[in-house]
Amino acid sequence: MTNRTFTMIKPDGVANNYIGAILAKINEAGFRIVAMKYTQLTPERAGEFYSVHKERPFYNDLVKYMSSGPIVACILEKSNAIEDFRKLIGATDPAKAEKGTIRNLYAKSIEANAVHGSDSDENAAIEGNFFFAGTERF
Ligand code: FUP
Repeated sequence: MTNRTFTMIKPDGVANNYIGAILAKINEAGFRIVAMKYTQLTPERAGEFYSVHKERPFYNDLVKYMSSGPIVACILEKSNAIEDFRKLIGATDPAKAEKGTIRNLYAKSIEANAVHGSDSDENAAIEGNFFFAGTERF
């Protein structure tokens, strides 16, 4: 059982004014926000964040998209955080996301899918550190 995960509200979530609605969903589901930052990734930083997908055909578009506007990065805390958060956001493709999930409610496409959620404890730590290491206590 894991107690932390990392999320980003992606450029479409921010541009469509869903920051408040998405954070409300996150809090209502019992997650506590441990660290939060409103910022914009450079293409270089977005490429680094998604480097596991470097060989995938969608990588270049994804990097361009993820650096196209501001995002909100957060570290979240809750028991069973990784699994419960993946359930809360729904499938990667919003067309396949279960009703009531964040991606079902607020996402438009597989690329512009409103939020990110870590897929493992190891990646949650790497991704949280990517935004917050050495800057604040978290
Ligand atoms: P997820 O873990 O749900 O965020 O999904 P993945 O790690 O499989 O993919 C990471 C991001 O790559 C997705 F959020 C959006 C993007 N992506 C595409 O643009 N096209 C695809 O076919 C698959 C993923």
